[in-house]
Amino acid sequence: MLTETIEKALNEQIKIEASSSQVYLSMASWAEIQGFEGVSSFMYAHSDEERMHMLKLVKFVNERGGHARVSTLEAPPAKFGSFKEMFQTLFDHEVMVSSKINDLVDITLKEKDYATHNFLQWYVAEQIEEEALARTILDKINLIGDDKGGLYLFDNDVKLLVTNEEPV
Ligand code: OFO
Repeated sequence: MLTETIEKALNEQIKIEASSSQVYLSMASWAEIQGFEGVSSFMYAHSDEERMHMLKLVKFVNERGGHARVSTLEAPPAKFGSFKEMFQTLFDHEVMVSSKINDLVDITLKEKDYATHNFLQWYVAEQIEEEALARTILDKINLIGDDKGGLYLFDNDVKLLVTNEEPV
């Protein structure tokens, strides 16, 4: 059984994962209308992953006797100045999510909820991967700058990331 504190904290994380999914969906749509198929496929896939992160939490909360809530979300930005700006936003977003997961883990220890603590280890590991991936992409785009030919190759590279990504 979840304590009220843990249930509330997990529901906040459900909202964060849902908003991550929305943020990446908006990035996918923007990249798609710019004609960048690789980047948009990557963002669509990432948006689906975030929804899966959210669903995993929903199931866990309900299985443990809590009530998973679906919240209203703020609309994410619809436009991004450049791909560099977009991937910087993605990276900053993942750093924020990691810190929220860390806060959650901290709460489970304070509440002595070791089952939830154990469940959250999956998210801890996932965040390491998500941050590393975002950093790799950001490093690449920083090298390219605004070079059109470079961006074309970058788009192809990112497309490969989608096909090679481990299903989670
Ligand atoms: Fe759910 O991992 Fe990104 O935000």
